[in-house]
Amino acid sequence: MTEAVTITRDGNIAVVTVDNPPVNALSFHVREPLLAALETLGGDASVAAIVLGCAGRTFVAGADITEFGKPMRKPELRDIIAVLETIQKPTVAAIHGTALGGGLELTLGCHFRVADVNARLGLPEVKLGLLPGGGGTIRLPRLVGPEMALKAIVSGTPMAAPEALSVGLVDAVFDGDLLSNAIGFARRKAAEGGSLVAVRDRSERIANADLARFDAEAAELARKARGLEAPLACAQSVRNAITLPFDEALAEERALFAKLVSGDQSRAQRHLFFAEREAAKVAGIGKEVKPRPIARIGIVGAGTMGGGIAMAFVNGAIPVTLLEMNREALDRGLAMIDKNYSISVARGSLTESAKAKRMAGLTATINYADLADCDLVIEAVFEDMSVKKEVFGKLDAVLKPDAILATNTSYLDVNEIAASVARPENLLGLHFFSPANVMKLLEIVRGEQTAPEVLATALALAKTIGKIPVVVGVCHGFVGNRMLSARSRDAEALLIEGALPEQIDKVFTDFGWPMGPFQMYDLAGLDIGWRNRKARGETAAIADALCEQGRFGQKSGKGFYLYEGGSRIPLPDPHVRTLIEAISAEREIERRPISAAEIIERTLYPMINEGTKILEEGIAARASDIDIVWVNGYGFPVGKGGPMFWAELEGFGKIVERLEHWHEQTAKDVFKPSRLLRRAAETGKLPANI
Ligand code: T1G
Repeated sequence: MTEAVTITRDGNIAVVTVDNPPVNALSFHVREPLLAALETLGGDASVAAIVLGCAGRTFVAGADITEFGKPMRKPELRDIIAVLETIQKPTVAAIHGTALGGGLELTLGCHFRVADVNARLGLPEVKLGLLPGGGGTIRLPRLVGPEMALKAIVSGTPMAAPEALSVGLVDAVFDGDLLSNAIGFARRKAAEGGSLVAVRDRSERIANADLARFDAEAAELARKARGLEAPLACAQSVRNAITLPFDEALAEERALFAKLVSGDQSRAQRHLFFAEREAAKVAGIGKEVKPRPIARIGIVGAGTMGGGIAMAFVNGAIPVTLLEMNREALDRGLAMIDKNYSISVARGSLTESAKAKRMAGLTATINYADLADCDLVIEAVFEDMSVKKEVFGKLDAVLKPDAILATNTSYLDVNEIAASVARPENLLGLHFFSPANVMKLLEIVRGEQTAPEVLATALALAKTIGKIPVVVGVCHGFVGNRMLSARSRDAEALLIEGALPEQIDKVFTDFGWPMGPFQMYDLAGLDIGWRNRKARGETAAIADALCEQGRFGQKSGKGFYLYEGGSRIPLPDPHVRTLIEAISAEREIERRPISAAEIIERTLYPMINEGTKILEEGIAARASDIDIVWVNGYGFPVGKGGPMFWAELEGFGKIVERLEHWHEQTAKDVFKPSRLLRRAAETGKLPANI
């Protein structure tokens, strides 16, 4: 065999080991020798049973995603599974780490599956815009039943080994030496000589499926698909497992897979998979740069952001000292955290004991001196430079020399803040997104003086608490908020010229956004923007008028929309329409119909343009980093791959042409195409090196 696949013997048990670091993906150079090994062993009379396992940290974590979009070289996974199912001796998959996608499908070709107690098993293909293409949608229902299979495949969420045992996905779970236990299991199965039934031939779990209930479940999941094709294809293929003969259903699965894998949505989601990993690779931060140990985090400010950030860290089992100015504010913050956890407990997503453990991880104080043992302190105080400088002055006085200082500012100049402390090399920005205990994105703002070790520590910390880090440079709003500002710049003009909030928001939700800009303003609170505009001496006729009437959005029951009885459902409000029309009349603007295309051109195209300026200025290292920011911080639809990926599909030439049109119409700089965007328009792509 090759080093990617080896055969060893333990008496009459043959062990086939796949060794293809880092995750034993089923690359071509694994598939070919694996098929050969199974064919050889299947026909070897001296072999009583076969154990299929992996070296390294995990069982096969899936097909090799880098091979998609190219001609698939035979043998394919399905060919290997087909051979597995012809073997007339016990075949046992020994699962550790994460058996995912094609890896789990490979195990379904075996008669038996045994797992390490810490293993996780799943079919996450839907997250790549695919469906399991190696028979998983047809075999899994035969083991766990159609509804459990539907849920697992449409969500893509892996299950832990004990749960897999309870639902019938695995036959045994071992807490100890997996290989020797798997060999013992195989030897017993061989000795028993019982009948061997391939998964494909097991029908007890699908024979009397309740199709009506299945369809109702599938319809509910489809409602949440929000324009994504893969979840629907997954549900259809699992349904075929119930209604069609095995081989017909398998052929249908293959056809559905072929369609998805060549589609834009899967290309977009596979782009995001690799982009997320690329984002964590930062220039100058190689493996030789060691992160500092972080045993305790300090947080200054227990408001919405500070409280959410505190939760994010205790959720990651990192103790937190939470500081507020006075006991009343502190108690308010602690009560909010406690309430958030209680909601999770009520929903069943958190146990009481887990909640207690997390609350115990929180130490609260109003004395800066109590932060002295913290290894990193984040300020999440009022978004005002002087307030932040005052906080950092106090931190400078009490913290250890190598303690890291972090600001959660969402747009202030991190270099200016760093210049105000005695240890600028230990300072950086950690920009969390609200709610900080939920949103995955963490913009790590690299100051001019931030030391590589400090950056490495922040990157490691992000991974510990399950955040997706993107390192960004210093500018007003960094990457996300700077582009959000460009996206919003012309939104009010669209209202005054003829559109309504509900029309614009519908264009956004039809595009795949979770909500449109005006729903977002109502959710965040119109008073925040109002205060910032007043501080900058700027105005926004419609939003200012709404604020002057006390219409701050959801928090006041009305904003751009009406929210009846404390509901969060936005209702179009005739009063707002009248207000907008009055402003149009006041400015003698003849209202006109505004098309969806125009709304996209005047909101999303300026956002793309701003993204290219961010790249030109080196604020973001890669276009794909910008995609990761927007998908994980603002809900940009994953099926479109992020703004910069989508812009290429949309056509940089078309974007430049339309931006020039609106620049002529409005003379607004936000429409003036950047040099980089013009270069991209010439070639159809953003240049690899900017
Ligand atoms: N193919 C190719 N490369 C992969 C890969 C894969 N399936 N999975 C990971 N990598 C690379 C990754 O890019 C990174 O590379 C390195 O391995 C470490 O990954 C037919 C069609 C297994 C939970 O979707 O979820 O099977 O950056 O940083 O945090 O039905 O990797 O080092 O150069 O993520 O420890 C289905 C995807 C595929 C699982 C480990 N399987 N992988 O997480 O390491 S489609 C998946 C993961 C399929 C069949 C279908 C995670 C992990 P580099 P990492 P990690």
